[in-house]
Amino acid sequence: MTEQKIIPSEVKVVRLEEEILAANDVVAAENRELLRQKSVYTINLISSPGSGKTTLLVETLKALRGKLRCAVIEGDQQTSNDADRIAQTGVPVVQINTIGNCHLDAPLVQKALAQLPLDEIDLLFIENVGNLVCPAGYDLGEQEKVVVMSVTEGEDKPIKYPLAFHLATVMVLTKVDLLPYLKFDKDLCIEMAHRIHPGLPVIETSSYTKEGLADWVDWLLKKCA
Ligand SMILES: Nc1nc2c(ncn2[C@@H]2O[C@H](COP(=O)(O)OP(=O)(O)O)[C@@H](O)[C@H]2O)c(=O)[nH]1
Ligand SMILES: [Mg+2]
Repeated sequence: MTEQKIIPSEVKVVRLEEEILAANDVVAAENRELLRQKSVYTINLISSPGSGKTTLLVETLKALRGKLRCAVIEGDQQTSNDADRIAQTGVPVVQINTIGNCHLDAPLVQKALAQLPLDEIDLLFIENVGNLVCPAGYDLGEQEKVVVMSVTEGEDKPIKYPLAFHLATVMVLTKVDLLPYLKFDKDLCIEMAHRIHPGLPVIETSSYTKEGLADWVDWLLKKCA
């Protein structure tokens, strides 16, 4: 029988990660309680860079005008580009720049929440840093994780990056207007998502043609009801 060696430095790495996640969870619970007290429904959008989150958000905010009072927290490593795009809709927005980090965490969101008029908000969107891996591991105190994936990313992303698809309560498939020009097997992609998360609802959208936006907005309205 071969003896398994434990390398002390590896043990430390695992313990440190566990401690960081445990500390994050404490603050995430505080965020969740604050948002519950203020009756703010919160959605954490997770996707690769460029899948169309900000464009979808801009169209969503326009569609929800007069129906729900919305706000947005934008997470990016650098720039306020996305917050500037959201601000043009007139909705309150806070930009977080994570600099070296590949995901938002609960303490960063807690600071952003302190800058928002929570008493005047029904629905808060958090656009996470573009990345299908790290953001999935960090609870921010949201009610729902939504995974956004575009038709240009290849069918197999759900099985390559399963955690985001496992934790999400809905998958928004974006840029379906491009389907006629791509060799993208939509049914195979959805089947792969269902391998990871059986029954995961999939909403097909295009922010350009507005296809499917009504279904997405209905899903949000039902969640907030
Ligand atoms: N064809 C097409 N392009 C889109 C759609 N939504 C967004 N895009 C484009 O995709 C690029 C990235 O969009 P963005 O919203 O910044 O993605 P994010 O990084 O996920 O926030 C931009 O050039 C958008 O114009 C869509 O529905 N159809
Ligand atoms: Mg964006």
